Amino acid sequence: MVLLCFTSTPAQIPSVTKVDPPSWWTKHSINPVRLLVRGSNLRGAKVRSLNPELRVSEVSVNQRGTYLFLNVEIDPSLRPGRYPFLVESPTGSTMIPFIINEPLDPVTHFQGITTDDVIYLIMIDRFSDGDPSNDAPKDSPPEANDRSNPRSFHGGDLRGVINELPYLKHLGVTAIWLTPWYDNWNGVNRCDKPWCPNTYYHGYHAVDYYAVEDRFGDLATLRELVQKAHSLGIKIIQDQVANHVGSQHPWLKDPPLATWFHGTLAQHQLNKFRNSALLSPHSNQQDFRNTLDGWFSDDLPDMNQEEPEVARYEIQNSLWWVGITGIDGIRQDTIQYLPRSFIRDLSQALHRQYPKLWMVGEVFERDAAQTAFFIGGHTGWDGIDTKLDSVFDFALWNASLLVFTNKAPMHFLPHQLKYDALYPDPSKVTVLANNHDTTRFLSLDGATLPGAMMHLAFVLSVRGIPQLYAGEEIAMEGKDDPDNRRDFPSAAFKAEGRDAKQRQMFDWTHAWIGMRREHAALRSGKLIDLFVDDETYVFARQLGAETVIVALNREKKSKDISVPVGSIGVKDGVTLQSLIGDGASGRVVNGEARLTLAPQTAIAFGIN
Ligand SMILES: [Ca+2]
Ligand SMILES: [Ca+2]
Ligand SMILES: [Ca+2]
Repeated sequence: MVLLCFTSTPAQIPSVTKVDPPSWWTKHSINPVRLLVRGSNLRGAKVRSLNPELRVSEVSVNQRGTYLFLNVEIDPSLRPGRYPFLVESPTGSTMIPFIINEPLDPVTHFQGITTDDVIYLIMIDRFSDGDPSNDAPKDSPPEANDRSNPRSFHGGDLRGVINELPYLKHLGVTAIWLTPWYDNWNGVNRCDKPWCPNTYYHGYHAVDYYAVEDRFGDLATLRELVQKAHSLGIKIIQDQVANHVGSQHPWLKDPPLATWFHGTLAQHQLNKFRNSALLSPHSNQQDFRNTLDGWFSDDLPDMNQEEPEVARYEIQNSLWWVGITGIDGIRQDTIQYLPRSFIRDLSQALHRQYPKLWMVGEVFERDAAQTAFFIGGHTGWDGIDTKLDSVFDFALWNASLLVFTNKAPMHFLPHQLKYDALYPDPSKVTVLANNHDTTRFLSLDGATLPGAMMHLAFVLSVRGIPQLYAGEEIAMEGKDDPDNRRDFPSAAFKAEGRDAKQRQMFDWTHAWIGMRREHAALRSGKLIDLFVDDETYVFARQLGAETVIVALNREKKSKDISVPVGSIGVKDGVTLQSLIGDGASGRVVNGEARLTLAPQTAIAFGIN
């Protein structure tokens, strides 16, 4: 019997190495909060609260004794502070650290995004390097930090974004969407393919859902960024990735539950991207499940949100980032590969705690039927309303690229816009100019600077919430990923550092954003088609007594047209006066405005 005591070696004493979430709040809509604790020798462990205002229940430990789940119910009277829990097992004891946070002020945080905003997408690694000390973490091989490799880390960080907030304020954008800031692996993938060596500089391969990438900064710097942006009237949007994690995540070697992922590193199906199977009521279960459960790639393990512990973990994670940083919105990556019931549950949990918070989903489809299926505000054939605030309008983006590179006639724009009939409220869509996954406009076949300028003017004047991609405003070029992710040329942050082409595009973007800010009709007015032919499209944005008329003319010569403005209540005798451009104007006679449109440009008219 005595011998048994000696078999209890120190290695069997329970230990705790990680707690997700590490902190929470009192009076939160999620109460109890469920903690996932990583450690060792947790089998048989009991967890005890050392404070009566925190009640522990529903403790469960996985078979290997490496993960422990527990519910923590937080009494509303509890003050912010540190409240560790005691873990006791037959072999010893340890502590689970846990913090109750001071809540952020909901008047100045969690503000959501509306059509009053202009979103600007920043790829953190490629925008601005404000802190060279984090460029080469100790555990990173030199190839991971090779700035000449478009697939390596280039040094950009959160400090760099803070440094350039005045640039963004001057440009006029009101919200920044940052690519994921979750901690990603610091190593480098080597292979004999053209895409090696490569790294996860883009941030879509999380190895810790609760940590900030060490090359980008830390949680304190992130919070500083949100505070400084808010003080300038700029909102922050986090790129969240609930669908998958990186293959270097510790969960792959030791998942908290056997049902945590769809499959394992060794055995899983790849997503065949038969995305229409997610829309069609007639798809077969094999295609449907493959598109939901298949891995996006072999190094992107697919999370199983139909496992309730996973759904709960991810919903809490989403809300934790909002609460701890004060952000205003979320862009949800590859959202259609999440079960629609999970999208709904996540949206509802966000809105319950933060009523104005906004989430846009990436449904990368050029078919408006598919994007409209995923936006909230209506119930699909499956009986589900996702409650999702917004989707990117890839269909209109695609139409605009085709039109302004002369591959489709101008009437393709109103042709596409007629499918707004599919949306419960088309003003809620997010109209991208481009993003980090698409060829930059000026690198498309047939692209010209006037074409890029018309495309941008269209994005900034059509219905919806406009979203620009860093570098569009200075006419950057770049073909497919990763060429479309070149470093932002830091000289261009200052007016004197811009060359003629950069200046022309910057001034144009600045002017259209400014005009949008000045005219509520451009932000939220009803869109009414007035004139269209192969080369020209004219539409009104009308809100109450205010009307703004936008004319896009891609012909190489100036063009005289008659616009039937009487149909939208514009009276004879008034004058349409350009708000931007060459000073063009036209009087309204017999319900029609005679306008002379300059070649290859966009113009907006107010009514005097
Ligand atoms: Ca850096
Ligand atoms: Ca890292
Ligand atoms: Ca999935």
